[in-house]
Amino acid sequence: MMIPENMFDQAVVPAAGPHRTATHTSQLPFPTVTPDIPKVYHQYSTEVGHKTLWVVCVVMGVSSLAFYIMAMRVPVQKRLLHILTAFITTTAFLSYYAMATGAGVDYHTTIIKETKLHVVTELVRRQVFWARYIDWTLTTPLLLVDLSLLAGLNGASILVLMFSDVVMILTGLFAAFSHNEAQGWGWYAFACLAYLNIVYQLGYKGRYAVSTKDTKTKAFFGAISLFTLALWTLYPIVWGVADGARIINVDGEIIAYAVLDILAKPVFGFWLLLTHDSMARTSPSIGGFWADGLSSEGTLRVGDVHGDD
Ligand code: RET
Repeated sequence: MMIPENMFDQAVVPAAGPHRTATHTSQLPFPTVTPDIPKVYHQYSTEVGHKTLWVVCVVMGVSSLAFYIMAMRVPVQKRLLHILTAFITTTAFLSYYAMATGAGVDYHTTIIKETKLHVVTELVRRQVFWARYIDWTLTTPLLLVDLSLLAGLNGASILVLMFSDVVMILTGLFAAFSHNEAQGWGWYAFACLAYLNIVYQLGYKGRYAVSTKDTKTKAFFGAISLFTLALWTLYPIVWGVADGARIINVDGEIIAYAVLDILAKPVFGFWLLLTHDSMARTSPSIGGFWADGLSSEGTLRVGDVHGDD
């Protein structure tokens, strides 16, 4: 059913008073018109949510600076995880800046009750912070790359992980912008299936891949991947009680994601990089193009295309 966006703006509560009556120009009595004004519940954040967004924005900014400094302090051959981690918090910093300044947010209307004849009787208009989903689309694959490189996962599994991850976040975004609850939970179910595949790839394939590595790397991967999976599992739960069932209000949602995001990005990042740096002798070094650029043997010289004649 089509819902014109401006239709609800004035309708905060149902029209309880006398129904509007229109009179015909000829002054003949005109039948009473009962407009189907639905009940609209408004769910917006307050100053608490707003301040929380700014706090996380600062935390992400400061952590990014720290990660860039840490990156510069190690040789370029050992810098890949540092760079990925710094990109993750930088993206989160930009996304939180967008949300705190009101740029990455929309007001979405969902039908929560309608009659058998599809007359909408109850709606909810809630803030949706879509900047989160852009952030997650970029950063969750990078977080998984961090873990995959640590485990030594093969390219095929990394590709499957990336694809499942992007599917999970984008179907989550569709769930957040669904027109009615059934459609929303449908998208949510697809996102959960994609998430289960991530758990499988990381928990099973990742553990198998790391089993050939040294004891320290094995123990570290076991701990940090468990931390990640436990933490990531809380995201769909928060979504379910916030955007999904709307049991918690928008401020509660902002605070819950703020705590999770700080644990999943800066805390995860510091743990990963400090441990990685402390294992500098056993951690892999990346040379070649990564460290030295295209060397003279790899570049085409004039005449190469036509052979040596
Ligand atoms: C959604 C809703 C739909 C169902 C599922 C979800 C999972 C989201 C996850 C997000 C992880 C985000 C991280 C952010 C770091 O800052 C999209 C919430 C399964 C797992 C780690």
